Amino acid sequence: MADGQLKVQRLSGSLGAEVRGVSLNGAGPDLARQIESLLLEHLVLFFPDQHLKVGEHVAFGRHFGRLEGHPNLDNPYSDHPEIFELAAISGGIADEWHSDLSFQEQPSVMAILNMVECPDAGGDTLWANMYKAYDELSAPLRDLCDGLTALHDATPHGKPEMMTIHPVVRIHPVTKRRSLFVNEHFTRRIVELSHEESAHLLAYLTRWVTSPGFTVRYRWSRGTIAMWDNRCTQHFVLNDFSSERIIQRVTVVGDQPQAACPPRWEPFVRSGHAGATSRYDRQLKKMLKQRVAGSSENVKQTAVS
Ligand SMILES: O=C(O)CCC(=O)C(=O)O
Repeated sequence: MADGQLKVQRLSGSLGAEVRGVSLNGAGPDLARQIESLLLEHLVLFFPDQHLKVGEHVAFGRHFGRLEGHPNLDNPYSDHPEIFELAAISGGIADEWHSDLSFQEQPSVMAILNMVECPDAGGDTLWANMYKAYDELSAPLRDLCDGLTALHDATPHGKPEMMTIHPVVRIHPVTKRRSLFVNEHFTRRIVELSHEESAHLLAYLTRWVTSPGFTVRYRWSRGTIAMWDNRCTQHFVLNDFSSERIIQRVTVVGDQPQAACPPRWEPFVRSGHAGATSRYDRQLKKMLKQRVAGSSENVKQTAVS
């Protein structure tokens, strides 16, 4: 299907489109707005045969907002601190479903990836549609999830102390649609449930969101640019390749996930004497303490200013 001059081909029934007939190098604001609206419709876009240099990639990314470097992983491009590179021959890649940087208070809104080198076979990436994952839950489970929050942390980067709490269901600031916002990589605990209940519900939801009917799988070629809306998708890389795979990514700084409804329940805090199982609540208690300290600090600052 042609969209103005752009040729847009949907890649699955759930999300994803390949876009041809356009050069991203030197894109102006009009093209950027056109791409932005395509992204809202398809959630992940692929632009084959672009072969952008590092500076061109960064310049393209800046059309969509302020860029941020990776908070935990090293950047080999000192001239371009906004670029994050992942190079692998086998292993060391993101082969767990995730939305980027969800352990941050304001997780990135969008990522733009440049496939610099890719294997002849393997190393495909899958994305899943989190609007659909929410919409296709039963009404009672949607209702429960609407009122829950979850603790996310950076344990996969060896930094469990980097943590935050987000709604389990978030509202997209532009489309106003609800989507599920828990992922197996960074989400540790449902705040309002006991450890055991949380483990069961998270196991269910993190598997549910990856149901084949919510996904698209992309076979890469060198020079393809991909961009995804991180607020309503998750992704996963297949670790099934044995030659060089190099990606470079720029990441657009985030916004505060907006909850589907005001808090409905208190955080779960085990009552009575601390038993052996109280170790499961330690991280949550620490997070809640930090929150209280943070909000009283904010109150003090407001009073001073
Ligand atoms: O390498 C890919 O295809 C995706 C990388 C990834 O998971 C990420 O940038 O968060």
